[in-house]
Amino acid sequence: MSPVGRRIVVASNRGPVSFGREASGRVVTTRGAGGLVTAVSDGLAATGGLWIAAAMSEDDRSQAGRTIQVDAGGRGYQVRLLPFDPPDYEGYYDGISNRILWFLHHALWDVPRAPTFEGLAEAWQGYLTVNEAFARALEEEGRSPPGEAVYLVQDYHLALVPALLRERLPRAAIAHFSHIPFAGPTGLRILPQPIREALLAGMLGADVVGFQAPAWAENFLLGCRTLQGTRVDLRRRVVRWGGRVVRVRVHPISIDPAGLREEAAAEPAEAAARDILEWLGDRRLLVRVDRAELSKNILRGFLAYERFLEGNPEWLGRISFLALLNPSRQHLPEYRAYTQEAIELADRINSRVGRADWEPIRLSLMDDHPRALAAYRLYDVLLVNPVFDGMNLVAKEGPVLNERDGVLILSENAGASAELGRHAIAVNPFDVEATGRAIATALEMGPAERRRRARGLRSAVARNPIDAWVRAQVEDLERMGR
Ligand code: GDG
Repeated sequence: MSPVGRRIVVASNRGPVSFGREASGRVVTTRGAGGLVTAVSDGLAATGGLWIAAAMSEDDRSQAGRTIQVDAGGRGYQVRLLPFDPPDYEGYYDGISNRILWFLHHALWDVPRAPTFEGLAEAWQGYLTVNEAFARALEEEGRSPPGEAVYLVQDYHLALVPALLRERLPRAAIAHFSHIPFAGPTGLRILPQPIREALLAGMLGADVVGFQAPAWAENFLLGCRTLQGTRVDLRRRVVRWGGRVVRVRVHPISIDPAGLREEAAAEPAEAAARDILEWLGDRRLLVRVDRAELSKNILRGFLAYERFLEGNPEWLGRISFLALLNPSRQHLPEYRAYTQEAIELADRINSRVGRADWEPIRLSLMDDHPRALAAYRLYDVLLVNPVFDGMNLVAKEGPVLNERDGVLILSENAGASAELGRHAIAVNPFDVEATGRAIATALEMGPAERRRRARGLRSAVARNPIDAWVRAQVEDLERMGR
């Protein structure tokens, strides 16, 4: 049953289904399996809810306008994809969301050189157009019965939607949730003032503004203090703005352990496990699993491993590092260059210290979820060292599937560190030497402590069940009389 029985309407850039075409020309549907899809599907299915997302490709656009029925465990919900003119979508998606907001909130710019904001005005126009279209679609869908729908608006792509929807439906129940970190007020000042203010005011159109971790909520509150006309209560996490009260809440997203275990026991993951074991032999296994993404800090992870091998030569030939990178945003030059650098760095380390019978790092660059699950089962050490990360689901998935009392090395700047940090080895992700030392500490840890920490990680994940995330957001709104 849904948390409150009210119809849930979700808005996000990427939807739970996408379309492609077979060689024969036949249109095929792919069901997404990301964290958001898993966390939201149950709540939506229980209310016969609706998910509105952008048509992200030509094939998606060919299906726009049609209502797609998604089956979720025997129950269902509907999906509607919104079509956009490609130049508007590009400005919104790559121009603003991927290249400005993602970089800003993860502190990815090399600030002496970037950003330069070329083409900003045009991209911002696209962002406005797409956000307006989402608000319009949400209004249409939520009109009947009036006041009944609960709107859950997702992420930095749709920061303007809460205020735009509020203009149309002043009494609507609206929550906005950021899956990624939120920059502090100094970082926010990189943005031109009108854009900074529009983004903050846009999010403040919601009744509840949600984040994955306390640090991001606090940054948002501090940012709101720079917006004229707001009154911010940092302690109670309340912003008064335009005669309304907005609550800022922390709701860490979770994972579905049962679903993961099922997938990890299926043949594709079993086959991948056999393959990894054959390559590994009797060595110990260090693993990382990420999108090939700048914020994941892949380069410093490799450098830390190199430092570890230099400082601990007794481990040469006794450990291998499996880096599973799922290609991401490879159409952006920053991502292509970063991925290339990771490949070259791994090659350099392999040729420096590798031997005919030992490959120190294996970098796999492909979309291969079963292999990631197999690696989770087998690691001795899991390295999760993002520079900043909203949550990081890998840090939760790994310990749930691991069969070796593996040790988690976790960046203190990942949202997950709030829940898992005390059972992990915490690292400052910028400190390569400290990360190298953490690898040594993890490998040398005694079995009793490994077991205790692995158990701690598993129970921390179990304490936050997957369905709690949607429920908590709906309850927030109810508590505010929405
Ligand atoms: C954003 C925020 C936040 C792994 N290999 C493949 C693959 N995976 C799956 C993992 C995991 C997911 O990808 C990665 O999730 P993360 O949370 O680590 O990272 P982001 O993609 O950056 O997610 C993040 C999250 O949103 C949810 O709110 O935690 O902070 O950045 O589930 O198992 N998936 C596929 N192929 C692979 O090869 N399809």
